[in-house]
Amino acid sequence: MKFSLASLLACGVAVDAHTIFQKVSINGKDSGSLTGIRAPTNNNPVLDVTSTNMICGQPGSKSATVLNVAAGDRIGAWWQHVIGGAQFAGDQDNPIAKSHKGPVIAYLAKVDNAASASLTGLKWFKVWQDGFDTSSRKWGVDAMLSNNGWTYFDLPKCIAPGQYLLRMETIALHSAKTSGAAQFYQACAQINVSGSGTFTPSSTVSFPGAYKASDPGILVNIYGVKGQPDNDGKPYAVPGPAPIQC
Ligand SMILES: [Cu+2]
Repeated sequence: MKFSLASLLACGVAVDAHTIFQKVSINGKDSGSLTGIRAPTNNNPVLDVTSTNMICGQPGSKSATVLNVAAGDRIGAWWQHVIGGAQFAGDQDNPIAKSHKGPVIAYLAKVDNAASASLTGLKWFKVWQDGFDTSSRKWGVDAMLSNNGWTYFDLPKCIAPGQYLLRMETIALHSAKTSGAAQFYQACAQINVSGSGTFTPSSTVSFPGAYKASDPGILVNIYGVKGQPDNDGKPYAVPGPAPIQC
């Protein structure tokens, strides 16, 4: 009973308590709002894992900019409740509603021109994920919340030079015990990687296709016996392949 009430309050009522990836920082330098980003213009989640919106979110903003990064750089991805930041002063659901526990994930796909590349048929590999830590009982979303919407990861040093789409994804699992109710938030950054890396992925995944609605990290009850959103202290299986190892 506690559980169903919690899920109702979590998102069924506040339909817009969501998030959008909308800005990149590179080694701490802010690239500017929507610069080099393909982001949805509204913050509604994707619910259908077979939808083409699983690639970079619902079609929205475009940018002619390709962001220059070096392999090994510290990448920041900024998530906010709506484009631009908080929806209103004192917005408690910025950068995302606190109920929206889940992982934050980064994928890359090699492209010829990141500003103009079509999203279909791309071959993605995972470069980073922040899932659930059983000792601290913190989710990737918790790190985002405590950093004012920023999630940080190091672009692996082995990434080969060239242009890529960087697919950032947050999955909100507060209602995910019901099939089709996990909420996917994604947008893509257009990047040009420099360096001397030589990595080519031995296996890749497609979007849609990489996830099934029944995956254990997608159809999952994250609540413990007291209704606490800590996966009952158990390990959480982040959807998709393992991140690459350099
Ligand atoms: Cu939501």
